Amino acid sequence: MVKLLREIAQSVEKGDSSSLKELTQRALSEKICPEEILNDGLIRGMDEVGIKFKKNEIFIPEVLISTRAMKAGLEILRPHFFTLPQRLKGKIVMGTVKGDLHDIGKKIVCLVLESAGYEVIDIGIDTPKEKFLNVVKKESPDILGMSALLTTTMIYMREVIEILERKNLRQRVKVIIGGGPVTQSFAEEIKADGYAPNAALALSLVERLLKKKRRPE
Ligand code: B1M
Repeated sequence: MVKLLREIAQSVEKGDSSSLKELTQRALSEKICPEEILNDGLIRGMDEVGIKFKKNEIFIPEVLISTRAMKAGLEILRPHFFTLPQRLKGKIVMGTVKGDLHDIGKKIVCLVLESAGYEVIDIGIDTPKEKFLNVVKKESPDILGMSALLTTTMIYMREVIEILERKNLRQRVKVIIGGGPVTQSFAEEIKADGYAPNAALALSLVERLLKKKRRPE
């Protein structure tokens, strides 16, 4: 079992979509739980890609090929995350901020939230503040989530919060943030309602915030 997960991680590293799909299917048929396949297979592989990228051992084209493989694996896992059929727990809008094209982590957060019974609207990558504003107006979500993977783009989260304040929409929605360079202290500095370092903790954060919203103390 551990060997299979290691092979999944290696397929992400190699960017070998077809073997990754096959191994992911095999892991599911061997009854390895989807969370384990995600965390100890796919994400572990992507972590290795990140390390090699940082050391200049691989470059953008290789990273993109691994990204494509990772997404193929995620699509196979997706149906297995949907354990709760209802969409009653709340509405969440999620986007990667302007200037930032990273979306794997955000997609994983969306997947985990959806599988826990939330309606999730993924508004994509490179999202300008006006788009965040309009979607909050149109959809009235309970939670607005922003993701950023670059130190140069995370600062844009402040601008989104500021425009919501200026347009008197800030009280309507809880804002949560995450992504590699983002921290709890940054969340406090820009007056976000919360920060989560990974998808599992993003789910706990959402549950906590919505409980508070429904039953004010
Ligand atoms: Co880029 N990249 N990249 N990249 N890339 C990083 C982020 C980097 C850390 C690599 C490095 O140098 N070690 C570095 C950023 C340095 C920094 O600013 N601190 C970097 C850089 C520099 C760049 C470019 C500038 C490179 C260049 O052009 N010279 C460029 C920028 C493009 C742009 O965005 N404008 C660039 C481009 C790319 C690709 C397009 C090739 C590709 C992205 C493809 C895609 O996403 N569709 C890419 C990738 C894949 C990476 C790495 C290798 C992997 C990111 C990833 O998917 N991780 C990354 C290295 C790394 O992170 N170690 C790197 C796996 C994913 C599961 O983790 O995204 O962290 P993560 O998500 C986690 C948590 O962060 C959290 O939960 C997720 C699941 O557990 N989370 C949230 C995320 N969002 C959340 C939101 C929440 C809550 C939790 O609430 C709302």
